[in-house]
Amino acid sequence: MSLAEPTLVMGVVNVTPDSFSDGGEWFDAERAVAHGLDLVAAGADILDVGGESTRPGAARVEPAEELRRVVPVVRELAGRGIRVSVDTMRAATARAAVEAGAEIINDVSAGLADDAMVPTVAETGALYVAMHWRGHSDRMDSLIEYTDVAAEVRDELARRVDVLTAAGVASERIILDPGLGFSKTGAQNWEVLGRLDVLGALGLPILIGASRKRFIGSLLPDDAPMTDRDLPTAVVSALSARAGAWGVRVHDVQSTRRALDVVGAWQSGSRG
Ligand code: PMM
Repeated sequence: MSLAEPTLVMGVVNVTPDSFSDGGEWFDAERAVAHGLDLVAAGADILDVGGESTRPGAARVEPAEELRRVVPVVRELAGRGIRVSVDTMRAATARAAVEAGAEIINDVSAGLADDAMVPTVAETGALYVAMHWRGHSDRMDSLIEYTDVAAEVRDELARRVDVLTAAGVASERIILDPGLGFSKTGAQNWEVLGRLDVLGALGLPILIGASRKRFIGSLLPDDAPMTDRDLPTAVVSALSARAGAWGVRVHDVQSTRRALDVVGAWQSGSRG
């Protein structure tokens, strides 16, 4: 990891049905595009478009429905010259999104959820975020046995890197993500963050997705609204940047952008 490049801000664009609207599918897509444009105005470098929730306990979305949600939004945002990543575990969605202009495939399963993903990444030539993952959302909270969480996340991701490079994915195209909250307790998330150099030893860029997660919420009063998690998230963004992260994936771009601007000023000051 190096501090040479400023840490990138990846803004989250969820394309999910608005249960309060009868505006139909175009309404959902238009709303997502408008939100994405707001995030770019707030300083996002990349927009991460996803049509399936991976929150703990979340049910899966049908493949056709995921495609229907994601592709028009990717096409519209990429068509405006915005760097887009697609948040999907499915090779077919990843391929369609790349054809629609996505530059990055963000796969929370690192290819474990769909056997076709690794060959698809190799064929498309896209950048690939490989996140540490042990199982789908309905059972991930039971897959939390580690003796040394930072080392095991590193080793399990290293095995995915081996699979990817053996399939023809150049290591320059791979970004690693420790998967905060995915098969990890709050304490394990903090340990992974506090020892980010362990994962950094693999020599690949690192993406951090802490935004609004339960372990952030647990620092706050029980009745605190979700948006109260944005300030602590921004602090995690700043500390991740200091630890050399390539990028941070966040819902509230403005607070993280400001935090990273502080880091940039601090670092330029320290260079004298
Ligand atoms: N977290 C979520 C979804 N996608 N992608 C990456 N690379 N890293 C993450 O930590 C990550 C992700 C789940 O969070 P959300 O439901 O709040 O978007």
